Amino acid sequence: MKRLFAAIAAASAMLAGGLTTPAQAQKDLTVALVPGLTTDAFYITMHRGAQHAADALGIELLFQGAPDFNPTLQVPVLNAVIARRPDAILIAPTDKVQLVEPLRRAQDEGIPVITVDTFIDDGQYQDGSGPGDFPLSYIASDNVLGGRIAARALAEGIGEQGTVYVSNVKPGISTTDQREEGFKLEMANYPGVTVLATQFNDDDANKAASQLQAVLARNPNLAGVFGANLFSAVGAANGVRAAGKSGEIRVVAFDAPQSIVNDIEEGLVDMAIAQHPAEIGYYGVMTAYAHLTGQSVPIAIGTGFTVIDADNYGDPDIAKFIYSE
Ligand code: T6T
Repeated sequence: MKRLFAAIAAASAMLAGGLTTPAQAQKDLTVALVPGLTTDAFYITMHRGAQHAADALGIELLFQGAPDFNPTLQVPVLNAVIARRPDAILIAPTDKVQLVEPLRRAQDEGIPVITVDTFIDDGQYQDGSGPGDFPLSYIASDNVLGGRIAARALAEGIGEQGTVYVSNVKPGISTTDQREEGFKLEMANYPGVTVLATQFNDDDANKAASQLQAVLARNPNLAGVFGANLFSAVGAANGVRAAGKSGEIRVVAFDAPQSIVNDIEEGLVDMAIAQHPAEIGYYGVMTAYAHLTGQSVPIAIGTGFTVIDADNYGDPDIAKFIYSE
């Protein structure tokens, strides 16, 4: 009888408070997403995926970032986010080393950290070694593999003979460092291909375009270029167009904004390696939620690629991976 009374009392209390679903019950959870920069179709698409997950869970998502991919600008944004005391932080750190201490402050204040897209330190978290071991999880593409895919495509595009180079952002960024590493490892299988010194453009497409022209002036037989991220690829392709070498100097692009897909249609770019940023954002939020509600989470989640080229860009199953603007 006592138990029956208790059950009736619990049911009445629930009715008095209104019936709640588990998602509504978590409404007070807030997850912050700090992108590498805000005005990049890659992170805009990641935000969209993160928002879908937050809506599905009924939790709040903050999106706050800097206008450029630069640790000096990202650290103050991170500090402002920490001051808002979210329940968890998802971040694409803009430097493997320079973001370690700023992120440790979040961790020390009891805010769990998950890195998305890029990593800090060696990217091997929770293994008891290294100063940046504390993030709970790393959710990203396999960037070494992406670099290898690019090298294979470029080598084949130039008939396995000729001179190429990598247009890259700057050293110290985990993703783009790994893409270059994978590219060079794979190109070692093509003895007929010479890889020139990498050109670093600071994530500035205009600089990448001028560098293409300068490399071409020094190497009139330039056969191809790998643009290791969105702005590097857009700039390299623009440089090839401006030099009047469309289709002659082959371009392989990492990332898939609409403009690169237009370049594929035009015959200026051979292919784009599309990452799945919406998936990265979605699983980032889901992972944070799992942790905040007492579940253990994987230390790493790998998301895939979709290769877009002239044969498939019109297929809706492929075109859905073109980034949102
Ligand atoms: O390639 C992406 C991202 O993966 C990288 O870490 C930085 O550049 C992009 O955001 C594209 O601009």
